Amino acid sequence: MSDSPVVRLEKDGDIGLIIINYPPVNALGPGVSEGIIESLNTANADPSIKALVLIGDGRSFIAGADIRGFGTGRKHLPLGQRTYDALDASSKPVVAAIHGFALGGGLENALACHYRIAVPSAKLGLPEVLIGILPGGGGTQRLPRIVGAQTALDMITSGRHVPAPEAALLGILDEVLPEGADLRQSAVAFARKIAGVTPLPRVRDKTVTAEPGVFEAMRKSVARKARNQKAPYHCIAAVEAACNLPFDEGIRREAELFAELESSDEAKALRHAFFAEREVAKLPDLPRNVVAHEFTAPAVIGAGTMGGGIAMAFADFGFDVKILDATPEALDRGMERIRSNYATSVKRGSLGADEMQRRLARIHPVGGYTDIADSDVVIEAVFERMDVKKPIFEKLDDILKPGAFLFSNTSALDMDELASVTKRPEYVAGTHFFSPANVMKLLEVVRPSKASPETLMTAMALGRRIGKISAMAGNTDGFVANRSRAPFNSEMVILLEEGCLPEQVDRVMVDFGYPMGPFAVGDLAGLDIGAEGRRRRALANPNYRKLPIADKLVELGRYGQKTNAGWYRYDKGDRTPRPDPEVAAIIASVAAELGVPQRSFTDTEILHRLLFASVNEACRILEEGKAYRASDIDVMWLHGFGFPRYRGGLMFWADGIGVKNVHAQIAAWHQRYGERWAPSLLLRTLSETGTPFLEAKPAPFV
Ligand code: T1G
Repeated sequence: MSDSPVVRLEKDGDIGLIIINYPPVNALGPGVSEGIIESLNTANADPSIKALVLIGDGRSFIAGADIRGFGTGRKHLPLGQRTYDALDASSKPVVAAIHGFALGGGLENALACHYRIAVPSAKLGLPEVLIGILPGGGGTQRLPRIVGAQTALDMITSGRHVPAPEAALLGILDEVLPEGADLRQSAVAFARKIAGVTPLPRVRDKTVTAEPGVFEAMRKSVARKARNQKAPYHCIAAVEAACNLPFDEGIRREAELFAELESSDEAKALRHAFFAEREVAKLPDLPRNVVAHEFTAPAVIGAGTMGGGIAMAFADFGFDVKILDATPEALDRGMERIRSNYATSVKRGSLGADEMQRRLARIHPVGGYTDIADSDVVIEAVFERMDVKKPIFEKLDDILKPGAFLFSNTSALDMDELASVTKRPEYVAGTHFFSPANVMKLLEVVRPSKASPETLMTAMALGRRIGKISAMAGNTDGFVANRSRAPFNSEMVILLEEGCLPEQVDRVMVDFGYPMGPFAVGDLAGLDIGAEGRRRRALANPNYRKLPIADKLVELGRYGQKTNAGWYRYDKGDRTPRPDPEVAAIIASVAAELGVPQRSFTDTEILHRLLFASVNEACRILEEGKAYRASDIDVMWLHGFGFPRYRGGLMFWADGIGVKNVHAQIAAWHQRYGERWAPSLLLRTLSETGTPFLEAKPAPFV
């Protein structure tokens, strides 16, 4: 019997059970693969065992290779000596019994088994492309042999999780158990039923051919999303090998392609993003025994774009949610916008009509505050003015039950000030959604000084329960995401004063990997919105660096797409940004008035001017104790601003440049441009000590 603590061999009569126990998700961590092989060999040598079951302890089958082991130099088992080979060589049938997840190497082990069964809630997939690699355990060779080249290409280049019933329809599973069936007992019975079947059904013995043009078509379809990535194309090449080469040669080709990816920059960046998204949920300075409140009756105040989107986010995840606005007309407009948003999704085919109705039925417009008196969590999403928000918080404080939580969707206002108008400041926090609130995954949880740990945990959990990635932010102007982004927004306009054009900046950022250039994004959001924020900051801070070119456009009524003219011009009914000579003339005239010498720019300088400005501000945020960790800022940039995921995030990318190089460049721009480029204290310290941004020790959270 294997005594490996992570894998054990048990017997149930004449059936052997190979049981994996490597919490939390049975990744193929150290000793797991070796334990499976050892148990297989032991069972095959035991005449009393007629068939085998491979099953996971705890919450899941096998969730894949241990991603933490990548890039650490840990050696993989050589081809021919891996679990997949031992399963192929087994003289006794092995049944994979799947619950929870069979992902990556987990599904690949299941595919190397002779049979596969699962509980209905199980999810199966080959998500390796999402972390910049490809299924390196035979998945690119076995999956096409079961589901065909096209379906295998779709699954492997998307990395999506396939629910068990669909996996059965595709032929991946031999059986989906009835709801509530006991997996272990069912698997033993299944194994007993197939024991003695000859020849053993091995996936590798099947063949697969592809329709002509399938691979070229796939290369075209991944191009837009893949951008500068290699992994999606390597996935396609590996599946192509499954169709053109004998199995063992295909395995060798897969291994070659895998080796080219494992230590690639994109794989390192995507692994960083994966773990950063899990780290961000951890609040190290809160008591460990604090639990989030399980809210059941959310309500939203304000049926505008944000309020409506927030209500949709709740409905999308199964919550009944009440929504309220100042007047019935405003509420009707809000509901109309919600209905039209859902109808657009149905038209695009991303939402079924029935599901739309179910979601709409969960959104309950109500007439007044008394109708939400039973709510246990209320999110205020009204106009971004303190004199509008305060009376609402006072009223909510009066009518809501003790213990109800009051959250505000404000994007920058002082949460301490807002909490101070209530008698329950310990139940107040910021929940800053990003627009559109039902789409963008980032939820910035803003931490007022009097918020209780339970309130903070509840706000973070609220985000996760409606499909968001919650990230904690200190209560500072612009919180963390927008505050770190603000210098980027200024620098891009200041570049124009020196001779750049919007289309050049946008091209650089799209080439870098953004889905859309920042000037085009500005036109989409509306240039009048930004102007309001600039006016407020200029009033509050006499040293505020004005942006006369941006202000000039707004003065001229060029608000962006909504006025068919902003940084770009737009033909009627066409959202394509077109460079506008008028804008070039405005830029030239303002630059002349300012007397700024004009010059040309390299793409690198443009990129670094925008991103280094934000890296410097991110360092200030960390040194002020307004964020837990640099990787949280990466998560915010990935999910709040569309920073290209295969670059890992703002701070991960900056570490690729090198903290000393970033500091030297910022110090040089400090000499040339003055105070706005003064290196932050933390940046100077990290540079002097050669400490990477991601290892920065931020000040305690305040
Ligand atoms: N390796 C290491 N740790 C992992 C892990 C993995 N594969 N999957 C999860 N964890 C950790 C995670 O960091 C977190 O840790 C905890 O488990 C719970 O995760 C050969 C080479 C399985 C769907 O890409 O998608 O196989 O924060 O919070 O929301 O071809 O985890 O608690 O310390 O995400 O319930 C392919 C990645 C690997 C699956 C569960 N497999 N994992 O989600 O929990 S490459 C994957 C997930 C591979 C082969 C190739 C999800 C999940 P901590 P969680 P969850």
